[in-house]
Amino acid sequence: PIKACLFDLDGVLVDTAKYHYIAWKRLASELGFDFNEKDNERLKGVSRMASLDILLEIGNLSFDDKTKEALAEKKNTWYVEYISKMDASEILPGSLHFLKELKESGIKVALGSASKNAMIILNNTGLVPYFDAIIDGTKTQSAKPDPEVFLLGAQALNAHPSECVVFEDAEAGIEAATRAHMYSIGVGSPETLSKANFVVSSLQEMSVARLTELTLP
Ligand code: B16
Ligand code: MG
Repeated sequence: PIKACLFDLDGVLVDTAKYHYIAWKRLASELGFDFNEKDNERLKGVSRMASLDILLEIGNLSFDDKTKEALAEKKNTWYVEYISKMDASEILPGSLHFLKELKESGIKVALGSASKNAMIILNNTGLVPYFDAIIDGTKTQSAKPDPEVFLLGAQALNAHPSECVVFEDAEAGIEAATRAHMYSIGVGSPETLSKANFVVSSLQEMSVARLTELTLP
């Protein structure tokens, strides 16, 4: 039986991907090149520094580590400005309903996000009370597709990986779940998330009954 659900944040519970996108686009524009929405797909679920490396590759630029730190810091300052204005209206459809249902049914809930800004987002949207454990980018050593973030979540909830279900919108996140030996549910398009055990287009399609049905042995 399922004992715990682990949720990615950006792209699953809230749509912060658009703020990451605007901030990276602004940086690209300062550096003199264009960055489009298709390029942005490659940055989803990836850590901040790895995202910068992809951006610079697109712009055909290279810098020393110190300059790269400064560029990442600049992007982050803009991003934090944007997410500081977020509120509960930016929670993605179906999220609250499903989180409430999980709580009522006694299934534990953890956050498993790569973001170092997760607490700002959870506080501003009022999502904090729905979590029994919060694992974010400030608590991990290795970024997705490494399974660390989800293994730490399971540990915090006292659940075995076989009793955990992961919700993810990024390919790197699905791979992390698979490597953690957890059941994965992709949130988004079946093409990008073909490696997930199951795919929904949004959490509106989820319920505890559905969860039980999907994970029956
Ligand atoms: P930050 P998630 C990820 O969050 C985002 O999807 C990814 O685009 C971002 O680069 C990463 O967090 C790091 O975020 O710069 O705020 O530390 O999807 O794992 O919740
Ligand atoms: Mg995500």
